[in-house]
Amino acid sequence: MRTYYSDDHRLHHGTCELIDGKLQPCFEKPQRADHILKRVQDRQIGAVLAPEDFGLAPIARIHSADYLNFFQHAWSRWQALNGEGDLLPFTFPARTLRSVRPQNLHGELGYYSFDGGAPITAGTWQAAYSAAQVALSAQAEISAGAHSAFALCRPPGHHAAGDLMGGYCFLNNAAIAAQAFLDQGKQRVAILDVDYHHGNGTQDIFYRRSDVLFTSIHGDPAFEFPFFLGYADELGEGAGEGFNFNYPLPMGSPWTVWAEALEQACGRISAFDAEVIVVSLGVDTFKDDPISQFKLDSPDYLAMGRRIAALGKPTLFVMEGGYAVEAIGVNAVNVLEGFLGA
Ligand code: OKP
Ligand code: ZN
Repeated sequence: MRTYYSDDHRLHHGTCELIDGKLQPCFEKPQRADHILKRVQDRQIGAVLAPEDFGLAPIARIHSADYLNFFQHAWSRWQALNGEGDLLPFTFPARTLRSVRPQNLHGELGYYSFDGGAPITAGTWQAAYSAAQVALSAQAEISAGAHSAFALCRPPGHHAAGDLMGGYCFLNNAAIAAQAFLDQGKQRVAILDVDYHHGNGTQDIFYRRSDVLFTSIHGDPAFEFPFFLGYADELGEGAGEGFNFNYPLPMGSPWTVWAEALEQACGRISAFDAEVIVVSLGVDTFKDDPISQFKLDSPDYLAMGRRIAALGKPTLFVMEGGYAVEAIGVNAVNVLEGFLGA
């Protein structure tokens, strides 16, 4: 299996996030990708390639023009205001307020954000743009006939919706790749989101559509970020009804519980008769993850990869979360090795 990777991810390195009333160093940091890349190389699962540049058009199939324009220029506007530190939102159009788009930079940033967890730095646009190209390059490899490919994306993407950033995410790499498959002639794409957190952005993007099946296994949003989406009764809307399946699990869930949900998600994917599968690969389900509450152990990721392989479809793995940095390489690559060895 080939891996696509760009050093540009390093250009995005937020300073801090607010946790328990304290500013702490960002969990979503460049060393995450370093450890995964090193494990890919150590285990020799295949070549590591730089992405091609497919331009903005495939990104604009998922994200609105006004959002992309805002994101691309936000940092220079902040610099023009002599902004110091990362650009972070602090006012949101929550219930009882209006979803108007203010002209002030901070107002506009709040309009395009759902939390204060996605810091914009000098290189964030370039890093996110390159991550999307990494996903598109791995997608193109599968389009050209490969059975699998790994997009080592950073920053992650599954919390980003069409015009909304948050949860460390800016551009939805998995959704951009899924749409590219459709635009190149596929008719049914299944997304399997195994990250610990619900992929609220991906769900929203495809919620009213029947050409993309979205399935997600995650911490119950009644108790876990992103709190406001990801419940089991969200089944899709209109033409998309019956094409969205969430498997929220209790805090502390071990592999046995997780694997039952995977079995159900796989049943939906098989029934859908997907032509290709996009896996939103987060390994923050790991027992030692610093911000998550599941209990998966490293060998469980081999079993996860084997079960995904048993679906028997071309599969694109797109990196999402995972914050136990020392173990992230082993866990992520175990999924790939389980897939390859099955
Ligand atoms: C991104 B991905 C806040 C904690 C909120 C946001 C988690 C984003 C996870 N103080 N954390 O799904 O791994
Ligand atoms: Zn996550």
